[in-house]
Parts: sequence; C-alpha cells; structure tokens
Amino acid sequence: MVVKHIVKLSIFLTAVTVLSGCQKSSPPATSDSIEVVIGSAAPLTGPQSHLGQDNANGAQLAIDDANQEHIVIQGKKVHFSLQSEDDAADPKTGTIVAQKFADQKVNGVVGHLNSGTTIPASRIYSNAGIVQISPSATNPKYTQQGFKTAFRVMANDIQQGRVLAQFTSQHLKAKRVAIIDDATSYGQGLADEYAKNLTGVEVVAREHTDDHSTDFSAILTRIKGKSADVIFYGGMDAQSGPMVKQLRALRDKAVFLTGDGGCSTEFAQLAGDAANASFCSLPGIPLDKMPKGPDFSSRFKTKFGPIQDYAPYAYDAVGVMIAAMQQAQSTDPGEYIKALSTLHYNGVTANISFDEKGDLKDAKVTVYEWLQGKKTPVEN
Ligand code: ABU
Repeated sequence: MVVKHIVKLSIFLTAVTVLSGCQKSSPPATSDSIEVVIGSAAPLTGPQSHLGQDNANGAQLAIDDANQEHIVIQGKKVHFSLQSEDDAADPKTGTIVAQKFADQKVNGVVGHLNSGTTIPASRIYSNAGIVQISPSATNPKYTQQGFKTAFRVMANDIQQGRVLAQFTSQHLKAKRVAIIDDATSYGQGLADEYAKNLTGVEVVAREHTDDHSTDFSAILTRIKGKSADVIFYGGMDAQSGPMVKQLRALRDKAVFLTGDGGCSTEFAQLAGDAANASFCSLPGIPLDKMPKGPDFSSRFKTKFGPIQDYAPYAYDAVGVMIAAMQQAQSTDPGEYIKALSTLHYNGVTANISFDEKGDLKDAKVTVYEWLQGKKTPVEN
C-alpha cells in the first residue's frame, strides 16, 4: 500500500516537472512582489548546443544583474527568472516551445537563436501578444512579417550580406567566388544576399549542404576545379570549422569567408590551424570598443567561460526588455511593448533603439580575420 502511494506521488511529481519544464528556484509572487518569467529558446542539444547554451548564459547573467538591482514596479519588488527551453534548432520543435511559452503566458521571450526557428515561432508569440526579442536570428523575414511583437538586437542579413560582398571585392579584391550554404533560412538567406550584392565578381559555383553534415570533400573537390579566389559559406560553425580544415587538406588556397554563424570560438577550435587567415563577420562593433563591453566579457568569462558568439546580444535582449518594463511600470507585454518600441537603451553590444519593424536602428557589422586562434577586426 505504502509503495503504491510512493509510486503515485512519484508519477505526480514527474508530471509536474515535465509540465513546468524548468527549475523553480524563485519565490512565489506575493501581494507585494511580482514574479517575472522570461523564456529563452535555443538549441541546447545537437551540433549547435554550445551556441544555445551561450545564449542562455548571456540571458541568465542579465537576469542575475536585474535581481541584484532590486527593481520595483508599481511599488512591488520584482523577481526575475529565466526559463530556458531546447528547440534543437529545429523549426517544428521551435513552434512547440513557442506554444508552451504562450500557454504559460511568460512575460517575454529571448529567442530563438536560429532564423529557422525564430520565424515560425514569431507567429505564435504574435497571436499570444508575447514580446519576442531575438539575440541572433538575422534573416530579414523575421521582422518583415508585420508582427508588432517581433524585435531583434543585431544587424540583419541584408546589412551583413552587403558588408561581406563589399569586403570581397574591395578588401580581398576577388574576381571569382564559390558560394556554399546549408540550405537553412539563415545560411541560404545570407548566401543569397551576399551573391546579390557582389559587383565585378563572378560566382563560379553555387553548392548546398545541410546543418548536420561534417564531410564536404565532394563539394570542395568540385569547387577546386573552378579556381575560386574566395569560398563563401552561409551557415554555422559546426560546418564552417570542418569545411575550412578539409579545404586546406585539399591544398585549395582560396580565402575562406563566412558570416556570424561561423564566427564563433568553436569555429577556431574545430578548424585548428586551418582557421588562420580566414574571415568572418559579426553584427555590431567589437565588444572591447563598447563602453560596457570589457566589464561584460570579464564577468561572463568568470562565470561561464569563453563567449561563443551571441551571449552579449542575449544579455542585451533581456536588458532592454526589463528596461521597457521599468519604463512602462508594467511586466505585461501588452503594456511594456509601447515603451520597448521607443526606448533608447545603452547596451553592451549597441545603443539599442528599434525601427518601426522591430529591427535595430543604426546597426553595424564588423569583419574579422582569424589569426593564431583569435579573431581580429579588419580595418577597412
Ligand atoms: N545569425 C546566424 C545564426 C542564427 C540564425 O540567424 O539562424
């Protein structure tokens, strides 16, 4: 009998844990306190899990900072917590996570990491009236759908593609370019923008892979015969790292160039020496040139280790969301969204304000060169 009760209790507790899906270390809201839950959606499993965890860590640091400020809204103490969910970089899983956040009525969402998940999830957040700020999705379509709830805190791929194309002709002086992409919203979208903006440069090959492959020898062998000056890759670091390594193993000397998804610490780890003298772009200006950048870097590294790519943007996405709540004196997305749309927020990555679509105003893009395992901004 006792065993039966214990089993029942255990099943009940498991069900509660699965349904809530997060650790609840925070105190419950009382009449003089408010509990605010911010959702973070990113891949926490699979080849991009290091990037997803980087986003979640950046968001968590912002939550911790906000709790230390002892923020009061409408006379009530506010406690913030992060609910971090795994969308596996998969569009369908992304919509399941979004629906879960919508059902829970979270106060806002920072995410998703990938354009391929962010775009389908954005309709669900829009229907639920939940503010969504992506710290990393750069496909322009995300903010072109007319959803008032959709914001992003970095340059989009129209801007990034243009900068990379100009860099190809003006800095690299390339005449022949081969383009590979991973057939995702981000990778293919960026490759298309890049190709569209090339002037005086011939595209000698256009190839596609996917965001799970690691063997590119067939593609690279085909490309080698085309004598390209530059190989551009639209995709993520789990592919760009092995790709540049395999390129050098084939003794192809073409310059390797990629966008933000391939510009992470993990890229250099995966590529090893082959990363040397390759180039990539990142939205924004270098962190150490921003007034709050060095302090963020040092605090983040102490707590979580090296920054992969997007942690500072996730930190800013949470920061600007909380600043809007403070300005509106409301944690209700339907109320603070008006403040968010007009706010000027001094972030770690940029002075953040949004245009009418929810894109970052005056967004910058920087091109970096990898030298001895470190990325260094290229002066144009
Ligand atoms: N911005 C590159 C990685 C995320 C994405 O847009 O899919």
